[in-house]
Amino acid sequence: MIDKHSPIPIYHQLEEQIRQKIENGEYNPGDALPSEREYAEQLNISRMTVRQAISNLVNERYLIRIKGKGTFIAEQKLEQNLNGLTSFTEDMIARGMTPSNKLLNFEIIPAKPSIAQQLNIKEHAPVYEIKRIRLAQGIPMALERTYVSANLIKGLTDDIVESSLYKYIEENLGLKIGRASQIFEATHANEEEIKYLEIPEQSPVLFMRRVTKLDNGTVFELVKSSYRADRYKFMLDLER
Ligand code: 16G
Repeated sequence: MIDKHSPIPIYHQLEEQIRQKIENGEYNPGDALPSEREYAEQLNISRMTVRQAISNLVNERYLIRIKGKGTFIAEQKLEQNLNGLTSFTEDMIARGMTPSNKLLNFEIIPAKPSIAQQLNIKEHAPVYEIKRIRLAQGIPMALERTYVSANLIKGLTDDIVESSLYKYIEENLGLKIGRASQIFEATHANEEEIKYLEIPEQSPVLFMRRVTKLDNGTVFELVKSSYRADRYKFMLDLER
């Protein structure tokens, strides 16, 4: 359905139609896109015009071109809104997805100097070290290492960290989570991330470090998360 009399350029109309098919699930990630020739014949437009529309969608990462194979629908990334202090569980539920965790490690260890400093506790004070793969719809999204002060957040169990840490802190311990500071860096996945996130070698990951405080200002967690860069993007509202 191309309107040749519209002031909107034809390539733009086609681009919009393909985008809509991706967004409403008619085209699925991994599917091959119909060929330039098919679009051109079906819509009675030139192949140049089709090429232009496809190129734009490749540039916007809706489509990916694989040499010698063709053009495919790209995996659509989850957009995480950074305008609030939320948990992974809350983020996934908010977008209608089912979160789950695979617990790789859960133990109490004496705080190493760097951890003690960031958690603002004494060296060798007990901390929970939690390593989890965080999944959405069963797909690994992030590998997360969390250090929680054990004198402050008491009674953690496997079951709790296999569901939601923040929920336990707020609903069971009755503490209020206040604020966090978070840094972002782009890096290449290390061996562990390649293995647990099921991504190819050299894949980019978004590395984040969050230090979170209760509303009384006490630091309770230090979190290092590596998110899959092919699955995640971030959104922030900026005001001037
Ligand atoms: C998010 C937070 C992490 C927090 C976790 C709690 C980032 C980078 N990290 O993954 O700091 O510990 O949520 O999640 O956003 P939970 O309540 O689902 O266990």
